[in-house]
Amino acid sequence: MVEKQPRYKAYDHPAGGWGAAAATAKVLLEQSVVTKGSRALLAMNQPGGFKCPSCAFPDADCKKTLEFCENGAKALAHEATKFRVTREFFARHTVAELMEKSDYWLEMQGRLTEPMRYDAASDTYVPCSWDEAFALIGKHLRALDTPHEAEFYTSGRTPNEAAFLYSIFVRQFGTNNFPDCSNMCHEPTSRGLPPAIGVGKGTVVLEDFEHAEAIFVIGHNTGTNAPRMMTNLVEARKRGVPIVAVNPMPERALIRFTEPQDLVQMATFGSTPIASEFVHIRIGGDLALLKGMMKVMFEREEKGETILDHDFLRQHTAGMEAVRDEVMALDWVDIVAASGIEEAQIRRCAEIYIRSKATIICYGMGLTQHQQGSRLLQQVAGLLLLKGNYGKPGAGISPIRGHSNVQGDRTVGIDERPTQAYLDRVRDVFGFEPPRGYGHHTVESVEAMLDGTAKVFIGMGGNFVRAVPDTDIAYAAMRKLSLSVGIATKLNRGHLVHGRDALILPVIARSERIETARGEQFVTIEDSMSNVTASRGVLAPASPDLKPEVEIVCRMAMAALPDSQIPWESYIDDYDLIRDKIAAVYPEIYADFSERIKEPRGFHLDVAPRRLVWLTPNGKANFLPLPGLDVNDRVDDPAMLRLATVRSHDQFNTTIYSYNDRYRGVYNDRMILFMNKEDRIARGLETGARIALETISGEGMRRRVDALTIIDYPMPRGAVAGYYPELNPLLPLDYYDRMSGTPAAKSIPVRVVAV
Ligand SMILES: Nc1nc2c(c(=O)[nH]1)N[C@H]1C(S)=C(S)[C@@H](COP(=O)(O)OP(=O)(O)OC[C@H]3O[C@@H](n4cnc5c(=O)[nH]c(N)nc54)[C@H](O)[C@@H]3O)O[C@H]1N2
Ligand SMILES: Nc1nc2c(c(=O)[nH]1)N[C@H]1C(S)=C(S)[C@@H](COP(=O)(O)OP(=O)(O)OC[C@H]3O[C@@H](n4cnc5c(=O)[nH]c(N)nc54)[C@H](O)[C@@H]3O)O[C@H]1N2
Ligand SMILES: [Mo]
Repeated sequence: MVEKQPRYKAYDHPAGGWGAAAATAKVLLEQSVVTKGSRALLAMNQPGGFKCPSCAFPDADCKKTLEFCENGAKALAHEATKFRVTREFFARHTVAELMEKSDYWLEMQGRLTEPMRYDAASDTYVPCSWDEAFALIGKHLRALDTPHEAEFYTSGRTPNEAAFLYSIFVRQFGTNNFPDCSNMCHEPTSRGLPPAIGVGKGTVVLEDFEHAEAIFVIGHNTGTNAPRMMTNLVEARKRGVPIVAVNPMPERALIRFTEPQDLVQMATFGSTPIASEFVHIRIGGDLALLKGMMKVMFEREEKGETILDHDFLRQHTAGMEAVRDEVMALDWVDIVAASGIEEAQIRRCAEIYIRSKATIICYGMGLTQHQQGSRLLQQVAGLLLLKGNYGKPGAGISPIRGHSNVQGDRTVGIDERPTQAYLDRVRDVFGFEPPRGYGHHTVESVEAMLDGTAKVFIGMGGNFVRAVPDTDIAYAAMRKLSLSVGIATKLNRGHLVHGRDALILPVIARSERIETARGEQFVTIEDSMSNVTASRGVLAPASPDLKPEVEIVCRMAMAALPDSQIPWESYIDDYDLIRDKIAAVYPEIYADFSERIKEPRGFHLDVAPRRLVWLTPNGKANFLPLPGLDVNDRVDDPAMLRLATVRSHDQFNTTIYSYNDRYRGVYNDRMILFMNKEDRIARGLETGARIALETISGEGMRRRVDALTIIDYPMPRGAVAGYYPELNPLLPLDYYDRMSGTPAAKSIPVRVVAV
């Protein structure tokens, strides 16, 4: 790393704007795909084109000719890169050598080109044919004592067709072991919301942003992780809609933003202020904020005002009284202490909420990744119920999902805890009896590998070992496997930390054409707002030896289940046949799939709360109290700091695009600890000091990351932040939300160790 610039220099420009335009041009140049990349960008998120492989935010209505953002361009440029990882590359580097390289270096080597098998004698990956690869997978799977000894991971880029077939294959094989990236991400949405509002999805569609009278953005770094949503925030703000941003980091784009696609703003160096209210919350302080807002409302009701939507509450909800009693018994002093927010600001937030006749609450990992993440989301759902913010334009709950098809994968069966009704459907449509018990979520799958009960790991995309908690333990777990398989576009650490046998299977990427014996095929994606759209790649595959994910799933099934009656072979060539089966398994939402998907803009899957229908056992929307003010276990250690592990502006999860984090003013380094100056001084440390962090945990195991540099940053007292995945060794495997299994990656109790 060359240190041409200082490591830290506050960024005082608006986010977006020319900085974003320049970054887009730079990444296309870096990957040597200026012409090819620019052509592909024109087809991204357009009817007849492909869906952006980056985030899950829906596309706007054809209003713009360019419907992508800086980070979408990075994702595409890295996918369309001209660099290649070939058999010569693998021959040149042993796996031990590759392990010494950084994640960034591995990513920059380019696209995988052909199937590779690990050869222990030379400690290298050597070429193997696709037939050999599938035979090896079949052999390992058939040799297991029970099907539960295999773990089938899914990352959220996998399209619906491949994910659906994968879920059927694995269930016919005999297990529900479906660890997936959602288990580390929006699982609290999938588990926490159903008992409250009957669905584990958002209830908002894009048009709602045009009708909202107030928007809350809680625990989400929008300008980096769902940049296309900035358009909606800018438009709302221009209409005078109050926007409340709740975050321990004053994320640049939530403060001021220039729309890179607004030519006037670009030409005049103008920008739009975004947050009308920035709430500088303590890590995990959101519960106290939400309760404080509720308390204001209940107090005013007690004084005789009509604040709540009583008709809605009477007709549609149950359990409000218990929440009211608990909230009214709370003391303002405690609410202020737990949130770190002055009572006056909490009252202002409540006032914004009370005045608005239609409110949207959006949230990201800042809410989900806590020990009580699921129950915290139930409080968000409850706050919205108080004013009837469902089933009307401009209102609702809006999880901002991560991976572009993570929600879709869930909808079509990637679920370690499937419902019995769904399993009955699978039995009736496919004619086999699926397993009925719960399978493993991500954390449980690592535990099973560790104790030797899991022997085969198949990774449908993703970078499992870098994404999961407790990096060192995860490495040890992977190395115990008899077979690990990485189905991927790019080389990553997950391929280097492997089982006794190991395969890397390269796939055709989202932006690339899929040609089969029946002609060109397209796949489908469900975005964060339940819109299903077709995605048709426009580029030639990176190598002639790649296969589509659908074919890989079918051939794994054929190898593992030679007696299966399911016509796997036919699905390889004709994706409409797969969509017909999806329609048969999910008739309520996917009826006539193959017809409806012909609409250029796709279709919206029914979300019952939009119709004021509550698919809960009592047929009502439920208030579900979470007593107290803590979403994480208390730690009695005066030296304790809460660590949030976050993404930089230049990464996509475990994929590192560069060592810069422009909006936070960080350059050439990722081993950074963002800390409040007072906290630093209280520890007798200089700014720029090198320190180590250690996790505080009762079980006596030492978790430590060295060589972090402190920078003074406007964090609340007691809160620090640093980058995922570098800090994952600090996140204990068993530190997770029990309801959803989601690791509490935003609230790790740590202490600073001077070195
Ligand atoms: N460019 C790009 N886009 C992406 C991704 C990417 O890595 N790069 N990843 C994709 C994926 S899989 C996901 S899940 C999403 C992730 O998108 P985000 O949800 O934005 O993810 P994070 O960067 O982890 O950070 C979340 C925010 O939560 C804040 N935060 C931390 N702790 C707390 C807290 O206790 N309370 C509150 N209110 N806020 C808190 C952090 O300061 C940060 O601003 O983005 C998706 N889109
Ligand atoms: N400490 C901490 N840990 C976290 C988080 C955090 O905030 N903090 N966030 C969590 C979250 S929200 C998530 S979603 C997970 C992410 O976990 P994963 O989804 O497992 O990780 P990614 O980095 O998105 O996976 C990147 C790899 O996917 C492969 N890939 C890319 N495109 C495709 C494709 O089209 N098909 C296939 N088959 N493969 C492809 C490439 O080889 C690439 O190297 O990490 C979680 N871990
Ligand atoms: Mo995610």
